[in-house]
Amino acid sequence: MRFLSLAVALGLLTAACSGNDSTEPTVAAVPSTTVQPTTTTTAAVVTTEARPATAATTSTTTTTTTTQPPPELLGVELVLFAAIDWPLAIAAPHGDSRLFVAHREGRIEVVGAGGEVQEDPFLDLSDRVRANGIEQGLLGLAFHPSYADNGRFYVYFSDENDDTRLAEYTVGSDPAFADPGSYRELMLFDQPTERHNAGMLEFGPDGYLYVAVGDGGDGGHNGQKSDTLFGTILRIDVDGGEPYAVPGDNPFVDGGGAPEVWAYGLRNPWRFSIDAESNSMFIADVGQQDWEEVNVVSLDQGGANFGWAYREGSRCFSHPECEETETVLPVVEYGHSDGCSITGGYVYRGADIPELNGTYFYSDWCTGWIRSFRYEGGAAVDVREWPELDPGQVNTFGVDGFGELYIGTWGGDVWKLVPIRAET
Ligand SMILES: [Ca+2]
Repeated sequence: MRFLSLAVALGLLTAACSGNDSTEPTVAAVPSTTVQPTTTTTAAVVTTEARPATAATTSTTTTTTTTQPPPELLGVELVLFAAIDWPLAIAAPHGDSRLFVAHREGRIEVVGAGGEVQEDPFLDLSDRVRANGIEQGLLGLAFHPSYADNGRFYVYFSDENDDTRLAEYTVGSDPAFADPGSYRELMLFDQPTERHNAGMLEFGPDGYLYVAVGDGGDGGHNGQKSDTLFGTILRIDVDGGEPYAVPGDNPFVDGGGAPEVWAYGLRNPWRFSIDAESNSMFIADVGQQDWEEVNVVSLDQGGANFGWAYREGSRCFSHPECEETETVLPVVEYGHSDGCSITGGYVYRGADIPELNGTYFYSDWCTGWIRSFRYEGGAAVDVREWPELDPGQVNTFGVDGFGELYIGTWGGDVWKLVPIRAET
């Protein structure tokens, strides 16, 4: 019943926040029901953590600035970073100053550090991509962890037959453009419908590619089948085999499910993200009827069953075997009085707002609110809403090559989350 009480607490908190214009991000409004008195609200957000770039590279005689705290954080805001129609995926190679934005109809645009959009796209797949309805298109984009050396990246898109494909491309001789002839297909999903195609791609700290595959809109039958690739998150090794290899420690390599499947019981995990620092995955699964949910699992927890379609959120959903089946329940859920379709985000690990280190942001496609929590001791803490952040209809979140957070909207805005600090 922990989840029920948490949901209630979230509702109360939301109500409390809605009349509160405070921009102070370290709100101490931890719901009273949550575990652990997290006394570390501000202590945990010290500025030194998780910034490999600053200290490590300057091991010379310079003795300046390393411990200089930034000016007081007064709040955060969204600034319009770029305008790109229908951004569905936002990504960047680690340490690259450019931001890559996948346009729904198949173009991958490049945005410079100042927000300037490169005149010609990095790659134009519009002749291969179908973008019908509201769930098709160029749905996923991920850069290989060694992109700087091998130039390889991955896309997931709806094709002209309403199926979805996972493919690899390689950068061309000019780093501003991909080589359109480098297409290498890894997977083809014969989709039952044009719905619930998910599409999120991200590499884990283990170097493997994780792929979100929705249940295909088949009426919920695929969710509990670990032996299909639908309704799952897959984990594959793009560096071994042809077209890929299955990692030897995938949960079903010795049976019990398809070898590529890393987790199952998902409906439409449109956006998940991997937080390397905590070695965990945050999966936002879009609900069917009443409930939207965020699940958090350790990357060591392969084989997890997230419940769909026996459960929607934490509640049994039209199946007699629900109670007897062991499933992972959501960490946070909200009802359809509060939204209609969750858009999962990221755990903030950027350098610009160290006070938010470890905070997971997410949104709802219909209502556009931004909410956050930190995951501690198996529960969501510091649950809060950010009424001062009002991006519009949120398709996706993304992070740049340095961990800064972006939001892409259906209306074509790419926003960047930035701090508001006191004058020095
Ligand atoms: Ca679930």
